[in-house]
Amino acid sequence: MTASVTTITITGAGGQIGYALLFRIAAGDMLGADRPVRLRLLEVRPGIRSAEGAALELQDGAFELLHDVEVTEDPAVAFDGCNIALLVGARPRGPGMERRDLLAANAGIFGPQGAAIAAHAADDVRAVVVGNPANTNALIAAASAPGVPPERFSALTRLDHNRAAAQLAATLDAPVGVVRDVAIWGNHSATQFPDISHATVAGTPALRALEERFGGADAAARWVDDEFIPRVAGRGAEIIEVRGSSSVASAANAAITHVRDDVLGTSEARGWTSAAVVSHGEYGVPAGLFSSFPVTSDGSGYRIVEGLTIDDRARARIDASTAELVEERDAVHALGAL
Ligand code: NAX
Repeated sequence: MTASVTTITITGAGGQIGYALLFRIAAGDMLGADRPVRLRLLEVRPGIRSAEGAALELQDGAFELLHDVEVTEDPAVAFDGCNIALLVGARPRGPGMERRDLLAANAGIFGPQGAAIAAHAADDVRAVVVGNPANTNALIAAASAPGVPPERFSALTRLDHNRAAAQLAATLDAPVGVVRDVAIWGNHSATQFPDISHATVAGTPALRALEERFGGADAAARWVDDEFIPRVAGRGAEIIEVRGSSSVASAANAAITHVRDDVLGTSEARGWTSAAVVSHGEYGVPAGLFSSFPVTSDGSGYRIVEGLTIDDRARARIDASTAELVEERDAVHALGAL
């Protein structure tokens, strides 16, 4: 029997992250080697030739799982029958652009895309927002998609999660595969809180391993506050500084694994992951905000890991990032986009 074809819509497909995503999806890295895919590439006029070029290269890749590719500027066509949407295309901050202008420009993209998803996508659609400001763009898209439960939308903080796991592993001289239960809380921005208080490394609590590594609890806490958290939260800027361009392949990898874990499920052996999902009031985050939390999935969508102990230091960091999300929501609300 032939497996049914999954329709995947990628916005901003002519951009850098799009180019790093398309060939891996066609090769089966996202949904597995038994799931044929149809790719719908949405672009705006300046990016359309680049997306068309990528489509030619996809053809030349002769990917056996690739059913067909369509390039379009029309969201109604792009989201028609869509099962999985990767919302990558966004308006970057231009010189002299205020945050309010950035939010407004992106509301003008993610509002109509949310509406097109509601009108044209398949009943089981799930959408992940990659384009920044990712959390608030997800909020806008979900609010603009009547009839689609907000739980079907998420925003990408998996790259931050992976960065946190990798920094911890490198510091403890451990392979990253033995790191479990790192968490990213809050906004995908400099205020995010990368949290290792529940993490283990090869079965040992990460904080205990760090105390041994740095010779005491105070030194370990200093490393967490002064090196680990700023390094993870500032890693995007570090990549730009060293590479001369923003994160691309690592972002695409994070988006692929975010979708894979969402639709195929996380595993007990690997522990939880992180994603920005809609809050129902968990951990004091106001309901309706899209905030990053530790999450698991049984294949039917991400669920927030509940019941974790949050100490005062963690509380303050989560509250600070939540306050930024509230500000962004209020600014978008004032623009009439919510
Ligand atoms: P590029 O500028 O290379 O590509 C963006 C593409 O989106 C362009 O081809 C543009 O024509 C297209 N586009 C713009 N408006 C569109 C619309 N309304 N419909 C369809 N396409 C549209 O950026 P790239 O490096 O690919 O990054 C894309 C986004 O990812 C940016 O917003 C970036 O800030 C964000 N990132 C998010 C990350 C995350 O972890 N959430 C990490 C990486 C990255 O910084």
